[in-house]
Amino acid sequence: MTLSVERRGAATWLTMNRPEALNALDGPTKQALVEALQEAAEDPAVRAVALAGAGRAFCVGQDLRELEHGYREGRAPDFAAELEGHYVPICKLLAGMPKPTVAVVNGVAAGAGVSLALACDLRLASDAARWRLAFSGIALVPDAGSTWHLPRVVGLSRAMEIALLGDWVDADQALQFGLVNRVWPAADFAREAEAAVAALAAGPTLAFARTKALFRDHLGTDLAGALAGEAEAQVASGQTKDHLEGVTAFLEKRPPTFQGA
Ligand code: LHQ
Repeated sequence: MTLSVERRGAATWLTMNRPEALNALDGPTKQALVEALQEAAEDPAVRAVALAGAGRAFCVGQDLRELEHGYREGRAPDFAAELEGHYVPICKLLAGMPKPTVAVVNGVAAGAGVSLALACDLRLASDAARWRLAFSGIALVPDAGSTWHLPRVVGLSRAMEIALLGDWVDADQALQFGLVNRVWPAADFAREAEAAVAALAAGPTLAFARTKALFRDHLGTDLAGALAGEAEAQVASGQTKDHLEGVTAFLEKRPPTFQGA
C-alpha cells in the first residue's frame, strides 16, 4: 500500500509510503488519500488526523516520473483533470476536516508536499526536515492551495521569498518564519509528534472543529461578520457534553476528560 492508514487511539495516521521515491504523489497514493480523508472526516470516533511520510522524506510533491513518458515525447501535460480529481479534493478535505489535522514532517517536503503540509492546521517537524516550494524549479506556479495558505501562514514577504528565491528552508528558519509550530531533534521526533497528536485527539473535538472553521471563515470576513459567526458557534458549543465536563472539571479542580461530543 502506498498509503498506510492506521488508528492510534482516537487519531488516524495517514502515512505516505513510497520511501524509495521520497513519497512522491502518484495516482494511487492521491486516490487513497482522498478516500482516507473522506473516511476520517465522516467517522466520529476519529478525533485527529496526522499526515506523515515513511522513510527519510515527508513528501516531494507530484510524482514527476509518472508524467515522464509524455514529457519525453515533448507533450505538454494537461493538469486540469489531475488538479480537479486529486489535489483540490485533498486540500479541501484537509482544510475542512472537522477535527485537527497535523502534518508530521520528518524530512524533505517539496512542491505539492509543502502544499499538503500547509493545508493542515499544524506542522510538527523534525530538525532533519527541510522545505522547498520547488514549483518554480519546473516553471509552475504553487498549487494545491499553497498560494492561499503560504502568505497566510508566513506573511506575504516570506511567501514571496520562499516562492521566488526558492532556497531550501531548514528547521531553524521554518520555526523562525512560522512555517512550523514545533521542531524536535530527529531522535525524539516520532515520540513527541505521537504525543502531540494524541493530546489533540483527546481534546474537545467539536469545539476544535468550530474553532478552525471560524478562523478559516473569518480570514475573508469583516469584524461584524466574525462576531456573528462566533456567537452562532459559541451557542452550539455551550450545549455540548464536553463543555459541561470542562466547566465541571474546573469547578472540581481536576483535569477534564473530553469525549468529543
Ligand atoms: C522523485 C521525485 C518526484 C518522482 C524525488 N517525483 N520521483 C505538479 C503537477 C501537477 C499538479 C500538482 O502539482 C505539481 C507540483 C509538484 O509537486 S511538482 C514536483 C515538485 N517536486 C520537485 O520538484 C522535487 C524533485 N526532487 C528533488 O529535487 C530531489 O529529489 C530532492 C531535492 C527533493 C531530494 O534530493 P536527494 O536527497 O538527492 O534524493 P534523490 O533526488 O536521489 O531522490 C531519491 C529518489 O526519489 C530518486 O529516485 P531514484 O530511482 O533515482 O533513486 C528520485 O528520482 C525520486 N524522486 N522526487 N517529485
